Amino acid sequence: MTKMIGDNAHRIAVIAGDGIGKEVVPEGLRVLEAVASRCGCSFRFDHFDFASCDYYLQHGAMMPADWKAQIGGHDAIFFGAVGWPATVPDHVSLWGSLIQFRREFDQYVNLRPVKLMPGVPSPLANRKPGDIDFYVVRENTEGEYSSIGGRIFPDTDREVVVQETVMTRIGVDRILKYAFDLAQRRDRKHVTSATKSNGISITMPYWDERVEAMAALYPEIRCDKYHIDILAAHFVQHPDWFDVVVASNLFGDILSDLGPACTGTIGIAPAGNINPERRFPSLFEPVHGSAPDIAGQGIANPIGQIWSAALMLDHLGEPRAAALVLDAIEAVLARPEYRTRDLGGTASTEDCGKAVVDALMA
Ligand code: GGG
Repeated sequence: MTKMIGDNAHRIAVIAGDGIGKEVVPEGLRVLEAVASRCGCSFRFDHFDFASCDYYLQHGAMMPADWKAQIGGHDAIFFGAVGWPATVPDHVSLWGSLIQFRREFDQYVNLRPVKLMPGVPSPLANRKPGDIDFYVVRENTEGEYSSIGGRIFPDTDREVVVQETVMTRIGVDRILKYAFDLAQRRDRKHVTSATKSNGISITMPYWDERVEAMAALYPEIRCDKYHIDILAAHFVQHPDWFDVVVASNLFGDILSDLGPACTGTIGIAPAGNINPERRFPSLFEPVHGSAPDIAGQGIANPIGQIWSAALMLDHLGEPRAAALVLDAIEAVLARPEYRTRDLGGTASTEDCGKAVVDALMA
């Protein structure tokens, strides 16, 4: 469906995907429509049914051969979630969709804010808003997410399975530069690097080496590094220590679930898969997946999707609209009656989305 609004409209490719993606994306669009009417910006939403397991079952692939031509001309991609393991193995659905987008559109930054919002109960004792407010900057196109490897002697007792981690100088340096530049724009000017260079003895010492080289270019920024295991413990015990946390693909993925869990729920966590040079469209999605266990019940938390819309607005050069959406999210999260089940409430996905619109228009 194509909605023509105007020549200046931001062209958004909308892909709901699987499971609760189909429930939370409409709430994100509801909020985008509302903020457009307040701010005088406009959107053209083009909906696509690929990058979903339903599409795979019909076509034998997650996406059509010309998917890049279909969505590559858009200003951004607004994505829900992917995965329905009952019908398609998770590695097939992920590698056939999200990982294609990230690689082919060179979305090498996965930016994941972690923030304790007013009124949201943190599972950590004695934490208040302001104590937890940092970014996880996840490398998004290489690292442990590599398809280099294989299996020999399958189904025998000599079976061997190998998968390589890939780190390139360009790939490591550009994500580190993004993290240091981000820290430079923030008050605390602090970068924390996740590593595991005692156990992973080739790629991780290389990562550390590049961190040191980058830190030397930013003398005003405090830089420290932790092994991923103790860093995970510090996320729980000292989340106030962090400002910008930069990590490889896998470590960043894990930390950016753990961080939001410390702020009450992963259901509110947003992500921007960003091509900073804007040569390709960037993709905005909640951190959470398709959640088959609650899909179809209308109880998923739409805030992660709505906050992702705010990240997208910022990326599209609509900072006022982004700020209004964030304010509305904060106002709604502070009201227990609009909280979804993951936050201990009884509100539906739609109740929560509509409450954000009401707060936005108030
Ligand atoms: N909305 C995010 C989503 O669907 N995630 C599915 C998933 O498993 N992602 C793994 C990853 O981001 O690497």
